[in-house]
Amino acid sequence: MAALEGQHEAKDLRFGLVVSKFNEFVTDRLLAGALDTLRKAGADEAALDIAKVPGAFEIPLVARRLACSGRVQAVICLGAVIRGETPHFDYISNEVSRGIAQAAWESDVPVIFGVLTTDNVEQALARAGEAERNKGAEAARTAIEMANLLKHLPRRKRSGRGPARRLGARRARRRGV
Ligand code: INI
Repeated sequence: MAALEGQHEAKDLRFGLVVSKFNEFVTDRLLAGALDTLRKAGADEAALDIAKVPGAFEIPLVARRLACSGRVQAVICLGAVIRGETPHFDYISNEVSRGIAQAAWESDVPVIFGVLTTDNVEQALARAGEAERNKGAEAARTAIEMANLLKHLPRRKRSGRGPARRLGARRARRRGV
């Protein structure tokens, strides 16, 4: 039996970070935590692509674009959705979590959920503190581990049902092949 596990070494890996500017007083801290973890694990400064988006709702689209670029081994998504100030809290948090999961499925690249969803500012700040109490640092650790784990696994086989395949089949039918 082979037990596969990703190492916590970030040298030679490239990462995308998608950071929401909404509630920047929190997300700046998440970004600092994530960068600190990546650097300590050996990530090269030039191997980090940071994209800033207006709000958490915009994270999935940019995360998907980065994940599908073939340029990075993992994408780290950082944001803060705070219920006290968000009447549409449930819509935003549901869509962000669903969109991030979908970006991973569609790209076959780890897209890590480092988005805080809290009832109030105090709870958000408590999860954006130092070291172990920083959700950005935790997301970065997860990204490193997943990127390394996937190196040991076979790549996904093409299903043959994707849009490109369907288009190819249609063209072949038109040509009578
Ligand atoms: N975006 C956040 O990231 N956090 C929030 O708490 C928040 N609130 O409070 O509304 C928020 N709203 C903006 C949203 O993410 C989009 O940027 C906006 O709806 C435009 O699509």
